[in-house]
Amino acid sequence: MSLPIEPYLSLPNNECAERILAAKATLGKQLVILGHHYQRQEVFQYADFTGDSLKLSRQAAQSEAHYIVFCGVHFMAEVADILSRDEQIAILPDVTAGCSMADMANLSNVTRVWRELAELLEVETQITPVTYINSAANLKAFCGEHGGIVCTSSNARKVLEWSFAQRDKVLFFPDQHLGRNTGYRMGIPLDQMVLWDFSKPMGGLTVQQIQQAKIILWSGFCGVHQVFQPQDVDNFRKQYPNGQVIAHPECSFEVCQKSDAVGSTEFIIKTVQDSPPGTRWLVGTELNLVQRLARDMLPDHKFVHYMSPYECMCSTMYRIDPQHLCWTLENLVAGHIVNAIRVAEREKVLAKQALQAMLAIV
Ligand code: CIZ
Ligand code: SF4
Repeated sequence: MSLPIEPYLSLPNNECAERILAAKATLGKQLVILGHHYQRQEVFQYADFTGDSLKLSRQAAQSEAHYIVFCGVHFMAEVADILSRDEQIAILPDVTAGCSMADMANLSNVTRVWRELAELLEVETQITPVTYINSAANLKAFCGEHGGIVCTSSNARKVLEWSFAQRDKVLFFPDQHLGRNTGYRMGIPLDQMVLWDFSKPMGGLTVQQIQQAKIILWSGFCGVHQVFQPQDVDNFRKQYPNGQVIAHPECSFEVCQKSDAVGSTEFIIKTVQDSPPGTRWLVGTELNLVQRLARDMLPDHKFVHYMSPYECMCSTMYRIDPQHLCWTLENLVAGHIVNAIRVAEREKVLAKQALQAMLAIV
């Protein structure tokens, strides 16, 4: 029987630290811990590899370890399961660590939209379905089944270019902002990127709007990135006229338009790291990443500010705490696998096709 979680919940962090390090030492090469940039420091510190979901999913695919403990959210552990070898086991220390944006699209409503579009268009030859990696495995499988692909915020532009080389139009889900911001930077006018409102028949769009659209956007969003407002950028620029602004493409169109640079977490970190000493940055992405970057950059005299006066972190990612990590690892030491994330076989094959299409172009 696996060790129950309850006694772990009241363990102080310092005791967890000792026990996590001891369990890591016992498990040795059998274990790899992956830590996403949005993870809080108390957990991030134990990661063998850190990065965005793209980098970590590659890491999972290459890893020799038997157990891949993913300190991130559910869709990331699913990707690790899909890309890793059959005998490897992907584990999420708290299975309730989801992604609220990923949950905004599901297979039944995506299938419904595809069916509605099929009344008007030859969907299989005219539309490439593109899912952001922040989505459930069955949506990646949907893309695999229909000639589509997965993207991350690091490669969205290349993925869209590939998609338009296959077919005329893209159905992009779940994040409208990543779709719109990327499409606009590729030169697609706003009126050719339509937002599908699934409370209305045909998404509330006219036949002409759909026919003219290059990208049909799902109406999902990340609440963590919606706290940033255009006036936050204006206020910073007033106070620091020489400062620079960098935002994640999950931010609103207006915030991205006002920013000097827009890109994924890996891009944000690299851009700030590569800037000269004395540079001051306003950063629009998740709080844990920004706080860590601010701390790491301070010795180089680079100053990093969080974009909003309201602190907002990814609350689902936050569920992975040292206590759950300690419980997961001590179970492995005791020979019990807890919280394995296993994608069903048929979904796995199709989702892998869509992920490999992405990995082949970036
Ligand atoms: O792809 C990821 O890891 C996420 C969620 C954000 C980013 O831009 O890296
Ligand atoms: Fe999902 Fe937003 Fe959290 Fe990223 S920051 S994992 S998009 S809820």
